Amino acid sequence: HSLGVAFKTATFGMGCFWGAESLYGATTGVLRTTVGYAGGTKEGPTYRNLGDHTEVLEIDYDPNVISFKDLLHLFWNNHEYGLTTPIKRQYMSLILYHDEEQKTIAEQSKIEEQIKRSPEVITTEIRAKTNFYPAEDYHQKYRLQGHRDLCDTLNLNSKLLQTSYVATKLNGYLAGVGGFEQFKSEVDTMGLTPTQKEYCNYYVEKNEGQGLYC
Ligand code: MHO
Repeated sequence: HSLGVAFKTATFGMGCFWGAESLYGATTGVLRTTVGYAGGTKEGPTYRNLGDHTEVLEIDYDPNVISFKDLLHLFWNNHEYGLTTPIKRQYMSLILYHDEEQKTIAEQSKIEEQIKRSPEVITTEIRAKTNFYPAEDYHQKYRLQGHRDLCDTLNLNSKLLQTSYVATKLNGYLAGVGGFEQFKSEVDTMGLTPTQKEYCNYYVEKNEGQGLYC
């Protein structure tokens, strides 16, 4: 599957990035996802040495299929950001916009959320996109990588862990996001072998709706 469309990118911090990657991966219109560190100033952050960065997800999406507003709807409904206890910078709620249009839409949506959630105070920060540092390989497609034998057959190298369409999708569906019906309607676009497909059918159905964990 190539990225032969004029894709756009969104960057969100929503707590542990494993869950966010599965959530968006199974979402129709999302083309690929990469987990990483952003929002801070430290050069070359790593998981063990994050500095002032936050765990974020970069999402490449097809704006003709899913809008930034739709992505934000998932953002506001799938993490905690109204806590009275402080959130560590590592897990803060963060929207890093890529252009003025995203900025306007994000700020407006935050105002609407704030009204809905009042008296809770929304801690989400909205800032311009800064350097994005991809996380270590073992954090990419974390839930998919739990299926070792399947991964071996997918030949996912370091680059493909960040760019593969099929890895993006399976990382969501195998974690129970998206559902078995939607999976069945999309699976034939993934180029799986019959054995891979049978394996995935079993686990996607079994795990449907199990909920994201970190
Ligand atoms: N509970 C997990 C969080 C990982 S996450 C990518 C751990 O401590 O390993 O922050």
